[in-house]
Amino acid sequence: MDQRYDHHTAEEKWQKKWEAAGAFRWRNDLTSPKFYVLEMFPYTSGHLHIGHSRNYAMGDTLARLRRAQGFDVMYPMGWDAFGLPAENAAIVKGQHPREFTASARESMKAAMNRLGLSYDWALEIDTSSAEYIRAQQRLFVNFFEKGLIYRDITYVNWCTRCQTVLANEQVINGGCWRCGTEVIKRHVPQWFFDIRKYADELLDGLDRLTEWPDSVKNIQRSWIGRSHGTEILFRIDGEDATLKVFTTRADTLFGCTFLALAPEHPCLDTQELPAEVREFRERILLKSAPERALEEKRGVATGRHAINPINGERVPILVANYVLMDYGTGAIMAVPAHDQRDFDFARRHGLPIRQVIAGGAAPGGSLDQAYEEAGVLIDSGPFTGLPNDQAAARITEALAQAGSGNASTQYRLQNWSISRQRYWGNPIPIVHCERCGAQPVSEDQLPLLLPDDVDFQGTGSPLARSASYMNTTCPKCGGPAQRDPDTMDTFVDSSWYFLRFPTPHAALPFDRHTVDRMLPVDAYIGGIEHATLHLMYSRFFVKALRDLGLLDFDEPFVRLYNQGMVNDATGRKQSKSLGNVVEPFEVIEEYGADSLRLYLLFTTAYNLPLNWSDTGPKDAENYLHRVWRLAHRWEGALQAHRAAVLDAGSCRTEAAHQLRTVMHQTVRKVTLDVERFQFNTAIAALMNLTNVFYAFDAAAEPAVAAAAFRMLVRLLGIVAPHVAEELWAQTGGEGLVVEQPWPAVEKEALLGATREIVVQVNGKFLLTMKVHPDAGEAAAVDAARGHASVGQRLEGKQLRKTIYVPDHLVNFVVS
Ligand code: ANZ
Ligand code: ZN
Repeated sequence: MDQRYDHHTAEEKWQKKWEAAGAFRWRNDLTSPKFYVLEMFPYTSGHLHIGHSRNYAMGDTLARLRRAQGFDVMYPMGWDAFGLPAENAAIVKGQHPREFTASARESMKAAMNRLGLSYDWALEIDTSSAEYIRAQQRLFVNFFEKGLIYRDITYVNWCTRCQTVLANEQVINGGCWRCGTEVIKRHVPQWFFDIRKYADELLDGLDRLTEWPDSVKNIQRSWIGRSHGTEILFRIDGEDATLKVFTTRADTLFGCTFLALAPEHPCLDTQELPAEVREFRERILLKSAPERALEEKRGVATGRHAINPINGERVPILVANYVLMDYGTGAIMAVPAHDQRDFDFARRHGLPIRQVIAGGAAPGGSLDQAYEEAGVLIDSGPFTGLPNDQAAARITEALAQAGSGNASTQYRLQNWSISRQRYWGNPIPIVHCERCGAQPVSEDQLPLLLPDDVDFQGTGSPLARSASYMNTTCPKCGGPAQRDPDTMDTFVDSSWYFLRFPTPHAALPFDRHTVDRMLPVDAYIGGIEHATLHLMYSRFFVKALRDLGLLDFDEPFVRLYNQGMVNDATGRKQSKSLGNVVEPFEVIEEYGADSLRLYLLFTTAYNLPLNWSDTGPKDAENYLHRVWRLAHRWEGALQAHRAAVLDAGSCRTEAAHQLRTVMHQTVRKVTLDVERFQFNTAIAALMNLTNVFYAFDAAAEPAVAAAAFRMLVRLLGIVAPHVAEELWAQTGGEGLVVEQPWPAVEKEALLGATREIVVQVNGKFLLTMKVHPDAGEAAAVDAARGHASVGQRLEGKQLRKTIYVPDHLVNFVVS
């Protein structure tokens, strides 16, 4: 065999052989248990960074293990191909987004192949392909027909730089999630997915996702933000109208001294507003929710009043910057004595503060801050004297009886606005007809593809500037009509792509039968940054599709793994501006793909950040060379004993038995560790095994050495697949490593050639001793008696009984 392993010649060679052998094909073999491994598919940026490499090395290792174990593995890859960067490249460089995306896809695919990832490329999908566009438009129409999609003209988050609408979840600290530009509010017609219909199920379902990280589940819980309280109707004084507020503290209703409305509240749209109110409102409307939160609490009186339904009291109605339109009803009953925000506001505006829960101040004294704790009601009519938790329920009941309130549950989760004023996305398959309203494009007209005659410059929807695209006829009445000028949020594309892989070219979005077999995904790997958007939307899609009768499970991902980031050596995030970006290509060129993979998996636990070390890949390479040198040293044994097996019968010496024991302990450890994503400890076990091999005298037991070494190569094959193939081939192995079954753990070998058993006299511990497992009772008892200290205690005594527990103990009972 070669003196040294040369990754330059080996890697491409094996990649081709795997490909030719169809080694990674999903077999769709109904007789084997299925296993679906998936990494969050990448956006087609054109660049595969080191963080991707880490993520994919994990999925690949698990997929290789599962295949070797005999599972029917599906391990696909695809492209999240629509999105703004491609469009921006088009604007800046004049390159069509389609071309940008195609070349980005090909270079990323090449990079994945260089890593030796075992994807089944026959399942590849591209969300910008005509097939995918059609499939998704069909789903859109399905959702539309079932009333899960609706159109509404509302205030939306608008990024002034991207010129597009953003979902609430896409506004991060008041800025656009993609470009960071400040987000403002605008009045625009939008399509919405009614995700709130599923709020309860999305929340309660989290409890059953036992294999998800708690961090992700908690983030989802607070996004959904379920809150139980009461809706209360206040009549507007002198008008034939009411105002509805949401409160979690109905017990404080007697302490309400004013109502406050969100600046967006529709009640302010219908009235002639005093100039002061109009100006205030317009100023606040421009601000994002987080910005408003940072401002001092301010407001103005509308001049109107409302009647408190519990006691008929007349209270002023104000507009305030701290009331949000997209939570509850967009209106609150303010209780300054018991809510700190209301307290601050009342102080500033000279509004009354009326205490109705006892506590926080001396009797008759006034509060210097809101009293938000529990207590007994005071000054609350017939409810006075009740503890406040009981009072909340009683007051809600009383309101319900009078028809002016009811118990209510509210959610922070907003319905998902999906209209985007962008070109490079999936066109919304809707036609607007003056006579018939919004009509879905008929199925035989799908896919509705993007036109090519668009002008990327300018603002608003590029599609709206294409006359050929916009002008059409109504699918219902045949009259002239206009297409919807928007495309779908790209998060729609990623909300169901995992359903597409089993049947990537089907005319229907997916084949129900196959999807029901292969889903849910058994291991889903990706970044924690997708905790809300992508994972929430995907869960919603699966539940909605289940209710449409299109599939038969409740959750898309059984196990979720959030890999840690790859930072620079000092723990900083890698970025172009810092000049600390590690290029996977360069590392592969120098040390080989296997060294890179091994390094990424070995250095730390999968979910912790990995601080890059320039010497790390070299150390990994050193280990692989160490295995190679061992093969070299054992070459004679390996060539001479090609069919040797490592069973108890073939081990003649104690050393051989011990080697066999360590071997099986390692098989067990690597198996269990990889199954639970502990790649680092699995690799440590392989390294330890290699050390044990070095200490073994192969000349004394060449058949044992050869058989054991081949087992090591099979284990190594899931983390360093190219080196493993080369070792296998050069030492006389038949076929490919990827075709070998995973070594089985022989339980009896695990225990070791000898084991410790305890010796007792009358149940009292005396010593431990080593015996062979197959020594049997007589030999163990004899050996125990042979110890001097045992002999002394038995001398002159009557032996009543000898208790023997195989592998554990010998106990002499004497009197
Ligand atoms: C009266 C009251 C008295 C309140 C009191 C609190 C304490 P959670 O728990 O988050 O659901 N609220 C309701 N809608 C609001 C909106 N759109 N913008 C801002 N604040 C809003 O919070 C519910 C409480 O937050 C509600 O109960 C309401 O204030 C306020 F001693 O009503 B409370
Ligand atoms: Zn029509």
